Amino acid sequence: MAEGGPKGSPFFLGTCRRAGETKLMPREKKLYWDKSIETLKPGELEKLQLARLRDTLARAARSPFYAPRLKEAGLAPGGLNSLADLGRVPFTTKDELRAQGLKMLTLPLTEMVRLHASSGTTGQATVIYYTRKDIATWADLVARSMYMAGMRPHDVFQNMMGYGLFTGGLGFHYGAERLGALTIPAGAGNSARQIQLMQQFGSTAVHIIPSYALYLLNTFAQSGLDPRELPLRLAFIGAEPHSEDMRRRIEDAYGVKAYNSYGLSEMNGPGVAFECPEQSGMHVWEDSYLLEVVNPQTLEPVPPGELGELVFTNLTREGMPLLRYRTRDLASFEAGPCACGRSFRRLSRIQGRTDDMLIVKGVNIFPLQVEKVLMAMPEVGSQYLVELTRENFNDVMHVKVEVQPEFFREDLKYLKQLQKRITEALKSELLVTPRVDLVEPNTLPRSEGKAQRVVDQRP
Ligand code: DLL
Repeated sequence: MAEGGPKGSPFFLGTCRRAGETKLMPREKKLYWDKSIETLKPGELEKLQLARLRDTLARAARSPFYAPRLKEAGLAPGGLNSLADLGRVPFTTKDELRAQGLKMLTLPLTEMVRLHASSGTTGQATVIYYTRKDIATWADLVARSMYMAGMRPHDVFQNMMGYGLFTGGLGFHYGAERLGALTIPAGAGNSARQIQLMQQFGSTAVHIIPSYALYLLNTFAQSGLDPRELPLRLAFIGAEPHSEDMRRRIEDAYGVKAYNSYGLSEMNGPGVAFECPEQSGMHVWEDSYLLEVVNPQTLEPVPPGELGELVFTNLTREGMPLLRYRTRDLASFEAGPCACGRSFRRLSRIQGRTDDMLIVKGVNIFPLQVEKVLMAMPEVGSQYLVELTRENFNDVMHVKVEVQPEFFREDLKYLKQLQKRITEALKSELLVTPRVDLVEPNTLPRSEGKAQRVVDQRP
């Protein structure tokens, strides 16, 4: 439900916590979680970053992994005069983290209170350790993110992300509790139960993987319930790439405002960058994460506004700060200040990962390009799958597309035309002609976690 009520009134029509009951609630005047930080002027921010970077380097110099690197760069102990000096430190890669993670600790393992691990599909998982203070700092950043998007202590927050080694569940859980919202640790999956929880407790805000949000609509349809009739008003969607059309679909179907949320386990988890009510890019919490955008080939900084690989340095992590960590995520900075008044720069959507890029018939393709085309077509349902094979030494791109139930008719001519339209739209975006198969709604494999959109079976 959107915040309403008479203009200028100290109240708004909101949903109180008792099972969706609607009544007048005091209007929250505060716009910022922490105004003094969120509206820092660029010069002040740089000063804060420099001070925090000095602390971080002093801590990192105690880790067996970073100590020699900092010494070699002339940065241990002390020696940092400007943020640019950090450029003397080599990048940290995922492979190094995987192989030498424990050597990156700045304190004994006994000081660590939690670990999370990324869901690496190949090889050993990458593990991140947190001290008690790290957990508190992270929770505060996630609370700040949700507060920025409009969540308030009177909200009922249903967290539909996996709890466990994945940071999405516990990261938001601690953030929501820190904010003061009533938190339902629903976890991922079990669609019928998710809907039941929403009804029973009058959830007003949800955290959900975007592809699962679309999938859940099928269960709503089966139950005969329209999600727009529920008191939901906010959705936090992230953890996987999604297009603007996908966001709009979620917003329209659920009657919510949906906010993009970015993070990665290596940088604590969610709460690295988040959208404000302007929904035009994600503010990076630059008081905690120093961001460089580099050309993934040359590793030189890209000109402002250009697409490049995101490289982060922790500024507030105690137990395991990472310096110049190469994320493999590709994005760019949005130009100009944001109308919300926050000074932190905004990131574009994540366009893909350097290791996600497909080369099909010699052409570079990011899976998000396929999604952009498909989600813009109302006939296309919630799931699609790209399969790559090789026939007679040639790459073949096969795109399986679920069709919305109302469009899946036994009219062959209509379906053939639809197939042709989809093929042409994909060809014009990708510059490769795929084979498109239309399939019935709810027939493609789906995941309760991040969607698997590509199966590459090429030798
Ligand atoms: O996905 C953290 C997270 C949880 C973020 C919940 C947001 C919400 P990992 O499992 O380590 O951590 O995966 C991190 O997921 O490097 C990106 O490639 C991708 N990713 C995360 N958020 C977004 C997003 C969590 N909003 C990896 N858009 C990152 C696109 C995203 N990709």
